[in-house]
Amino acid sequence: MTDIARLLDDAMRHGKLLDGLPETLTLADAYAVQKSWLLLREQRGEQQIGWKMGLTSRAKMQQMNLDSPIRGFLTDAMLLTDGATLPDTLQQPRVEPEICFIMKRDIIGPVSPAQALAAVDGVCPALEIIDSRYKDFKFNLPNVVADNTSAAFVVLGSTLSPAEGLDSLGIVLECDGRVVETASSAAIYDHPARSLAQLINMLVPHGLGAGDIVMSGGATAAVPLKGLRMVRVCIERLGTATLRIPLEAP
Ligand code: OOG
Ligand code: MG
Repeated sequence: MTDIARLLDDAMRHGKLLDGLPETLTLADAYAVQKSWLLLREQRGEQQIGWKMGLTSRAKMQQMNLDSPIRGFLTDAMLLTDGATLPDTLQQPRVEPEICFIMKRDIIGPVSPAQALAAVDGVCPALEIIDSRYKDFKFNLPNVVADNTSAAFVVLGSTLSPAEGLDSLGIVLECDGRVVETASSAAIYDHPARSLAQLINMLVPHGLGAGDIVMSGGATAAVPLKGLRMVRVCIERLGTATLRIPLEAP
């Protein structure tokens, strides 16, 4: 599994796009590859800061033609602050509007969504930038899990709000000032707390720690960043998160 992690890491670092993997993986193999990739990155000095859930909305499942939620890891090297400029190292970046949880205390599953919410410090609006290491985002479920669920960067809004009333917040994704996608927070697995609980239950016998961040998954289909200069998510009551995109080389 380490060889496949190295292959994906090399693709990420050298901007190569893969047509697939040299082996057929089971889902368990794929999570083992993901773990090896995290270890590789920790050896380079990166630190895990939390997790992301993926494919938790119907819009995302339909876009990717896959129907089961998946998780990936997030490290400090993947974190961008509100208003930051995207590093120009990506191959085929797409953006997703998300809601991010910040944990207040340690928690280990099994848990219900209400129990998961009780361990949350607050929520903030977030953008996820995904960048599949597979050409044209062509993958099956194990392959996207091995590829750390296409994770590249996250941008967190600067205001933390109480994790209340998350069942029906309006979410707007603006690209260069134009509204491109809209959704309700209910699009995320009926309630974003269900996504959080699902993650915690997936991690058993391990859990989450205080300060961990958890991206609950794209509320809409992902939008390609090519040709754009600025993207912003605006969530009712929670505020905004903004990303600038560098001019493409001519
Ligand atoms: C997989 C990652 C999905 C989400 O929020 O649903 C994801 C992909 O679409 O490449 O991050
Ligand atoms: Mg996402």
